[in-house]
Amino acid sequence: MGQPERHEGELPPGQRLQRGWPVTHYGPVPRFKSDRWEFQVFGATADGEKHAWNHEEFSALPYSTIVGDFHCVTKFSMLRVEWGGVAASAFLELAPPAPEVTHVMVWAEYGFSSNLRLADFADDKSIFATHRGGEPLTAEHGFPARLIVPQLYAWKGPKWVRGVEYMTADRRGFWEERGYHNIGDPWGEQRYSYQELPGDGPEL
Ligand SMILES: Nc1nc2c(c(=O)[nH]1)N[C@H]1C(S)=C(S)[C@@H](COP(=O)(O)O)O[C@H]1N2
Ligand SMILES: [Mo]
Repeated sequence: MGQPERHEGELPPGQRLQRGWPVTHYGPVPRFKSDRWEFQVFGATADGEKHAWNHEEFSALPYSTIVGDFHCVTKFSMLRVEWGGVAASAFLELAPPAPEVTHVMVWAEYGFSSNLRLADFADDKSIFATHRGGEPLTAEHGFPARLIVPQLYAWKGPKWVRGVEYMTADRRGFWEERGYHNIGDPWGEQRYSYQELPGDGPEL
């Protein structure tokens, strides 16, 4: 079977439309301290170095917007949401990965993490969002920045991001170790790890 067809702006199977914008996460909302905040790109970088941006430098990176859908695995969706921030692909240019890199781990406060295939991370619509609909994110929704990957379930987008680790082999993130699907494509209803087929992810 090939890839299920994606229909942007529509509800994937098993999802329902949500009014408003619920807050969904595990654990407490971190307090932002601008003098201690740093966004890092590390792991298998092309130059072998760790790259870091403080909040002022991060805020000065090129700002762009995308419109994308948002699907929580608990079955609510929001359609055509506008996000503004720094394109994920910008970091692939600013701090290029080594040629062997196949996956990334996106890290957030308190050690929350989510793994993505490099191609999903590099997608045109993947963005480290600082704004929604032109308004800065609130603390509960991930201020100062969160990853948005419209084509995957929303747990693949950590709020309160702190960095990206380039990986030469796949490794499971926080929810991927705790029963959620390693890839998380809503159009294939890839919700749980027991649905994984050989090749979808590392051994549990
Ligand atoms: N750091 C962190 N990011 C996270 C989560 C989390 O538990 N911790 N939950 C994810 C899940 S399951 C969803 S649906 C979205 C929810 O984002 P929202 O609260 O802005 O709606 O955040 C994702 N990002
Ligand atoms: Mo979710």
